[in-house]
Amino acid sequence: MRFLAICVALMLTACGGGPGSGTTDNGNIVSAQAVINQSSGSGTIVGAHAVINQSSGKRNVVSNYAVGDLNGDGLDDVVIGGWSGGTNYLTILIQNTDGTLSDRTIELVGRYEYPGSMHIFIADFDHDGYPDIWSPGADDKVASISSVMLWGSASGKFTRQTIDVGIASHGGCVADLNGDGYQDLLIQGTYVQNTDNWGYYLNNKNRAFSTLVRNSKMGGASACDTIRDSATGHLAAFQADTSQLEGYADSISIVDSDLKIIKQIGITKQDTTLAGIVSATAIDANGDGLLDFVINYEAWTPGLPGRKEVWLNQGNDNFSYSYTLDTAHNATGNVIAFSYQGDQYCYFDGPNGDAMLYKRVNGQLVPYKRNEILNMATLLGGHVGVKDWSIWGGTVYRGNAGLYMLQNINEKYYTQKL
Ligand SMILES: [Ca+2]
Ligand SMILES: [Ca+2]
Ligand SMILES: [Ca+2]
Ligand SMILES: [Ca+2]
Repeated sequence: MRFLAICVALMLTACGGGPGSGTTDNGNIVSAQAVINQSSGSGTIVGAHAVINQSSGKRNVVSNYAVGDLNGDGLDDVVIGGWSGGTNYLTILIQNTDGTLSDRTIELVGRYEYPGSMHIFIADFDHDGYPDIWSPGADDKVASISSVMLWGSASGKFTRQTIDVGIASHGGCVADLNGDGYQDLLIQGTYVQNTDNWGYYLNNKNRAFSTLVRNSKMGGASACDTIRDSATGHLAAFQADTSQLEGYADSISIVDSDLKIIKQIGITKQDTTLAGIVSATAIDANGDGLLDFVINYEAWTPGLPGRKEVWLNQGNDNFSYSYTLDTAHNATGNVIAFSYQGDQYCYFDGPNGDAMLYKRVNGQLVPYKRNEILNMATLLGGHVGVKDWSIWGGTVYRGNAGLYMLQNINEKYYTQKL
């Protein structure tokens, strides 16, 4: 949230230039057409390409991304959400066979506007075979930021269900908590309407969820993800950035199949000047077959980088700090982990050229194709290392010919093969 405040302030003062202006400070035209190269001959477009049919002015101040195959064609699609403190926008980008993305928001969900969220999740919550989209609202009804479920369908169109339960879910994550095969919803604990709220909603199937199960040891958080131990069936839930709650500390909670707490492992700061942990995701960081957590701290001081760490899973319900990935680059709450052709990757989004993609090589996560990411941004008029927010971040997705980048440069979305 501190990062958000910084962004809002800087957006007002330093993020000029109309949406899609396509002009750099020195007047060079860098429109998408100018940097699109010829076809590679395999039908794959090389060079950068503007997202097809994208609407202008729909960028959120805090942006978040979910990557997954919405239409079952085997190609990743991208959902963009976020929060801007006023009107917020949800954008659905469907991948084409050449790796480009088309904005099909109006066709599939009817409108861009939605209540806003800090995270977006894609999963088939009702097991009808069609992926659904969940955006946990920051403050259901309290601040008019409701949670929203978009139910998928055979036609590809989504049905919107607003969930107003008066519970903060600023943070959140998705996991099958009770092992029934249906994804449940964890929400962040925070102080709302004179009550500490934390816990989870169990998936009751048929598009229904339980009332909130209040649980101070098992809930979502701004940084939240879970790992199921295949041997014991125990679940490890990483929960962080809940420091506003009295008696609550960043931790990994281990629970049994009845969601009874077995133990909590405290997350100790390696650097006490760091602020909260804003993102966490599960990935097998060292290749031993056990999923681990990678996490990202933001810094207290605006403009300073945060810190990315690896917390390894030793098995037997034990996790501990292992090593620091990075102390040089800022990152947002967006981190995704994915596998592609047997290799493991994780991507930490960040503005101003601070986004970092890692690939697991010989049991270590190492920076991957950073120059390619920065070169794309620079060619499109972004200023690497300059805090003018010309590079707003993006994500990475998988297509027919490999991995692709999505980046928001000067308030317009572009894609390019990585
Ligand atoms: Ca797809
Ligand atoms: Ca579904
Ligand atoms: Ca479940
Ligand atoms: Ca591991």
